[in-house]
Amino acid sequence: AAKTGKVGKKQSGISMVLDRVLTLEIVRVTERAAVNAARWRGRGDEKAADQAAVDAMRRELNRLAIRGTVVIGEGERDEAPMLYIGEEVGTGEGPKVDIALDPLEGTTICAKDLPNSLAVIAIAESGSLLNAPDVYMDKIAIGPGYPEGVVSLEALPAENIKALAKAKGVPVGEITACVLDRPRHASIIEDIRSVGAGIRLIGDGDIAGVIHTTTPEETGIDIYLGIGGAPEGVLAAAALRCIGGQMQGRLILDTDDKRKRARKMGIEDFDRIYQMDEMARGDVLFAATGVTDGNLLSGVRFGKKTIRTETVVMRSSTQTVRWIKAEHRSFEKFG
Ligand code: VTB
Ligand code: MG
Ligand code: MG
Repeated sequence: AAKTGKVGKKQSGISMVLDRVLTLEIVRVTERAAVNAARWRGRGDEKAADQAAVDAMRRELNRLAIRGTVVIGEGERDEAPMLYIGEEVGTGEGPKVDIALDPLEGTTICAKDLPNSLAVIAIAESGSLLNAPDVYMDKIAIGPGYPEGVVSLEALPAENIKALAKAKGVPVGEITACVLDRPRHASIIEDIRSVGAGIRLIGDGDIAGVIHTTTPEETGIDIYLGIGGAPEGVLAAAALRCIGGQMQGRLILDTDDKRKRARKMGIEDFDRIYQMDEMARGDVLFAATGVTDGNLLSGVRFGKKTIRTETVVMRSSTQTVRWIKAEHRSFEKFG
């Protein structure tokens, strides 16, 4: 079956809009956000860690030769001082692009120095990323190698688990789901456990949770399920577009205010289930640098003479995934 987010010739045609040099340029953006946030690791101050990441990411983004618009950012206009939705970034020369970012995904994880906090960014051609308000999103994601549509937000969690086990060719008891540890997930958790599957409960960080489904043999996670932030949903979809996998998301627009904000962003069907490639279309670049240690990426290491970072950067049109370990020797650049 034609699945796993592979793009056809048509899409790689328009993909030239995104200069491939950008793939490496955006690494600097997440590296610097991660280093600045990492200085606040384990300090119990989420706000300070977040602010440090935001400042660094913004500074670095404004050096890129792009005409960028933040479509998924640190809050809606008038609500966030920096990297808000609608903010223009870049030097103002170069391709017009959409940017989704989370300078510190998992502020609480960072403040507690627990696994998997990341500095994250995705860049796509203008008009290619879902403009979602900062509300919740119901999500489901699996890695590559399964038939299209094997799991779906329309099915019950238990049904999805059983279908996935069948497709994987293993007993249901060998499936592990990743779910955010929240009271709102009580019934999902019960449903998943009722069929004998295991659950990795995470405190925060569902972008990492979704990415973890792409390498079950390393992470032990086969499927991501549950309700997290919509911004994180779009970023996770961008990542999966590059590595392959399947994902669906549905915005939770349960109040008039949320529906109003969604409408302002051009959303008319409030119950729509978005497929992965409706959240992130065309050519997409995605980068994440580890802030704290995690299954995917090591966190920032401060040495006497070097600062070491680990980043994964990928591009959907080629599906190249690069793991970049950097040793930074000029500390001043981090400001
Ligand atoms: C998730 C998680 C994030 O927000 O999206 C979560 O991935 C959802 O919100 O790391 P609640 O905390 O309200 O459940 C974070 O935890 C923080 O952005
Ligand atoms: Mg954030
Ligand atoms: Mg976040």
